[in-house]
Amino acid sequence: MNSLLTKFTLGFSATAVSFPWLPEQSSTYAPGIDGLFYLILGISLFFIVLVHVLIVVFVWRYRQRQGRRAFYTSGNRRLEALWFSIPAVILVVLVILSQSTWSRIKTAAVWPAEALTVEVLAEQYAWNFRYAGPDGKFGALDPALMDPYNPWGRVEDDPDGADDVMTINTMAIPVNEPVRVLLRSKDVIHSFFLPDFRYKHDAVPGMTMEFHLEATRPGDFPLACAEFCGLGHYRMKGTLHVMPRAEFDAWLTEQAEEGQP
Ligand SMILES: [Cu+2]
Repeated sequence: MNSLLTKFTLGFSATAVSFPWLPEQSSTYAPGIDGLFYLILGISLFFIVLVHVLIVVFVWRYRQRQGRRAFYTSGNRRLEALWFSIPAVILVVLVILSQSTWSRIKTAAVWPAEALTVEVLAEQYAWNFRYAGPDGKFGALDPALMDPYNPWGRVEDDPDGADDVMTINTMAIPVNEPVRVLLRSKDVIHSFFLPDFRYKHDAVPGMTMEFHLEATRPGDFPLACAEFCGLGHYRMKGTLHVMPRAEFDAWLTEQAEEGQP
């Protein structure tokens, strides 16, 4: 049943077309998101037009006329059942269609275990990024240690953290490789938004949001905060650099050598 569903829904996202008025689709799941978006938009448009046409028809047909009397109706069970079941069926179909795209983004079980992990910490008004460095281990964090010079709250003497690489407003990932992202917020709710990737996720204080990114082409992509988070919200911008693996490794080494922010 599950594989049948996957086949069906993957087929759906594969047929999704791209649209010239949106940024070029740059992640593995961008076509799936666009397909769902336009499907939902199409369904909504159909019902908006239908409802408005019906309003006009009913207003015209049952307008006040000489000699016509109003009559009382207590409802129609059949009609009510019909207009409850149509949206219910549409919603169930949308849930089924969105499953494969959703699991590509959110279901850790379908990601490769060796995926590169990037930690993101949103704060008023910057994006902080952390990479584990050559040892593949992140150093310990303690929120009590957070201050303007130590936004992460790093525990300084933890050996795992000695080679961690940290950047501000600059994130880089290798192209065509799955990347695991752990998203957190330090203060208020922010939203991690990559328009070219069709990815947007709230960063909520006290929670770690886990998701998956896989870029399909190299380039520099805008990262924006999509949740009004204070007076400096407009300047909470970053860049995601997507590059071939070798270039990415060189970038990471360079960041480590440049010293920590
Ligand atoms: Cu923000």
